[in-house]
Amino acid sequence: AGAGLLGRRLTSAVQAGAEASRRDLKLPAPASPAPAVPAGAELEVRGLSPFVTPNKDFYRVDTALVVPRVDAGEWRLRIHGKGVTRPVTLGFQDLLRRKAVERDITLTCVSNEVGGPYVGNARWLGVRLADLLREAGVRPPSEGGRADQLVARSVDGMTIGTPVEDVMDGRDALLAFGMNGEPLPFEHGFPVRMVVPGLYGYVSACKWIKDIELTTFDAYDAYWVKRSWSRRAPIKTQARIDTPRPFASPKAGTVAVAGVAWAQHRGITRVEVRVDEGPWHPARLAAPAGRDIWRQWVWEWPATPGSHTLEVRATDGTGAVQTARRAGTVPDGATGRHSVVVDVT
Ligand SMILES: Nc1nc2c(c(=O)[nH]1)N[C@H]1C(S)=C(S)[C@@H](COP(=O)(O)O)O[C@H]1N2
Ligand SMILES: [Mo]
Repeated sequence: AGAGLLGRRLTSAVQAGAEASRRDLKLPAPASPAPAVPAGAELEVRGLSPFVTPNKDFYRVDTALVVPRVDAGEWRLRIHGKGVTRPVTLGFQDLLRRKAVERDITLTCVSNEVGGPYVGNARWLGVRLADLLREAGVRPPSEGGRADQLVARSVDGMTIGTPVEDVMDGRDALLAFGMNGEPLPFEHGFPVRMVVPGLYGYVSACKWIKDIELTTFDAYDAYWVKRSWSRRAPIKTQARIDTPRPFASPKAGTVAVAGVAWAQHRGITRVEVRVDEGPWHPARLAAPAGRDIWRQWVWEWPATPGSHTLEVRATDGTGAVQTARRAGTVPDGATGRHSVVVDVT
């Protein structure tokens, strides 16, 4: 009983330390601020997801039964493995001394069903992971590097495998410590997590990160890969109808059909809506904020009384139209079009 009590006291002392370290953290000003969000990137439509997802509403997907509480002062990150000529161990202050980079990036979970809620857009603050890797001597496979997989490990034992090429190809792959102007919430990975535009979270977004090992896809399968998910998983093009809600009963007349579309790192160039399998109508797109960021859209529907099915599809920056073929989330993300049935009165 004594040992149990001591254990609990130690646990709560560690938690208090972690909470104090988060409370006392003053985020650095970004040396590279997020590009200005253009006027018109946010549409004024009731029921539409906001352009920036507030931290309290941001989806959470992880295997942690108890959210890890790590003291930033005790935090260490080790970078080691194949092709690392100068192994690195960093503390939190070392990160804060580096050039801070701020970017808006939309995160998506591979387990998101078509039309589902596991997607959100936040303003992240952190440092460039590619720079740290370069300093450690790592070269991407395209430059003759021997490691094609970066395995991130968290304090709670999660392993997440990311293509080294993607992290080093110039995209804004971050070791992030800030989210929407505050230190990362504990639920979202305090003190430090990875964020890589264009890849589903399970192959890129390690929360509570503590270790990065350079290896190969041949040599090692990460946690979800061992459980039948794909080794590589770029985010698929999707559009979601936020309003009207399923089985809503709007009044006949003009009804705003609106939602968000995403195809991170390719961007969204077109969204179309159709009613009852009729002709496709181009939706009005919000101003483009960047290819790693979702895009709002709206279509003014001249709604007539009766039951109707609304359906949406997006086109990405390569010109590829979102596939109609329905697939489940396993092994590399759901496909198919989101549709909503409404009863116009
Ligand atoms: N340590 C850890 N990191 C993790 C996970 C996890 O289970 N444990 N889940 C991943 C998955 S599947 C996703 S989609 C994102 C979700 O990040 P969020 O909870 O901040 O939205 O975190 C990723 N990072
Ligand atoms: Mo996920």
